[in-house]
Amino acid sequence: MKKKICVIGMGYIGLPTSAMFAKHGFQVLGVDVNEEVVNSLNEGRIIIEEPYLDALVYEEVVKNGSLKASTKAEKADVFIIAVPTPIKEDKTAMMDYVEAATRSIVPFLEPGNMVVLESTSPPGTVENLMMPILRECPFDVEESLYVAHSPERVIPGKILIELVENNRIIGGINRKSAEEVKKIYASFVKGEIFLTDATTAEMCKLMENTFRDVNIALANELAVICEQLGINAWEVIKYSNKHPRVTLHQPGPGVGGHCLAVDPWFIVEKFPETAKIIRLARETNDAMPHHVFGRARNILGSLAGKKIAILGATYKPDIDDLRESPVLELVDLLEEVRDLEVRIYDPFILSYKHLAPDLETALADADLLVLGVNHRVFENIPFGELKSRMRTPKILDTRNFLDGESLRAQGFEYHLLGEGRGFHGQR
Ligand code: SAJ
Repeated sequence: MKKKICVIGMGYIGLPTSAMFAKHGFQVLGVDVNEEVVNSLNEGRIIIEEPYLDALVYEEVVKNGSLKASTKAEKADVFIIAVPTPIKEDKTAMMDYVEAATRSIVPFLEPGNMVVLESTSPPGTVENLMMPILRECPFDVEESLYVAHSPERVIPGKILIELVENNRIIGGINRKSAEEVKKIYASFVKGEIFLTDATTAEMCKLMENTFRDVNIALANELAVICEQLGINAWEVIKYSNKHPRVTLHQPGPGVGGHCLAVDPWFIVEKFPETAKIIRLARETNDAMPHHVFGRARNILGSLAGKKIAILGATYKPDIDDLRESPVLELVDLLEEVRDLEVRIYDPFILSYKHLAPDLETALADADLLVLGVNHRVFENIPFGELKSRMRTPKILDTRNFLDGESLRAQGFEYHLLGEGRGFHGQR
């Protein structure tokens, strides 16, 4: 008989993971509090955007009955928790969904079952939040239940590929738990599977994103220093990275997305006195939209009554995701200026405030164009032809994406984040 898996949370991680298990020989019940999600899933429809996922769900696993959905958990062999862990105003993790999900499965747990947390969580969540709840089971949980954290590490847009190909960490409350849970994931994971303890697995996931965030903060700090020094940070990065042991990251208008801008806080929350670099990195990156705002103000003298066109607003290139985008933070700052008009042009975004239907409209009578994100489709923009549309042909490039030399030759006043008024500045 097929092993049964009950997955709590049918979002960006829970649903693809469920479909993957259903495809690889398990009977899966996907549980979600949202009835609309459950009803559409039972009809083979999904309400999240992810390449190939609808085909897998509709054509394969729902059609053949191996994936079903419900608003209530049921008895199963394996329980996987993949609910959101959003960040609160005070920069601490909102763990209510993990807690509620854990409570919801307790009535169904039996000796020999597995419980796996996939949600990105502060260190100690399995041991200190989940285990006390699981111990309410009427049997010896440490002896008879296999409990582990196996963090999701897939990138949106490539989830079905990365679920299979990425390495996986499985951190158990004991060795046996990690080993048992590994057998389940080994059904479809082709990457290596590493076994450790639960808190180490939690820290691995958080540190991967923190590593990136701290390195980007270092690049952003370098950018501001180079502006003051009168040199070009991108050149410093290019030549420093020729060293065999140096990999400086790229500066930019800030760090967005729901991972890098969030996860480091889960460490700071637990160690507010010790996690100094991690906190400072977050604050440094969060300050970048303010820095870009300051550069725009310096370029234009005063912002009041001006028009600024923003080219690209998503949190990174070639995607339609606006979550935590630093460019939107910049837009919010600009909105506060009296009589300032902002127009955004981003072909990936269908609706958002200040959105212009095309670049021509965005640029009409603009005093400054700010390049917010480097979508590949922006590579061939004929700036020379568009120049006369602007009131003053000024550009601020926050990604070192545009050809500054050529733009200057065409009569633009080109400014680059991370470049000061030195030898290269010509300003
Ligand atoms: N960024 C810079 N400079 C850089 C690199 C990135 O400013 O040198 C900015 C980007 O513009 C963007 C932000 O950082 O605003 C985040 O982008 P990203 O590509 O670094 O990461 P995410 O948030 O899309 O996905 C990350 C990935 N983590 C790592 O690479 C360690 C992904 O593998 C994780 O699965 C994902 O977080 C997650 O779910 O945690």
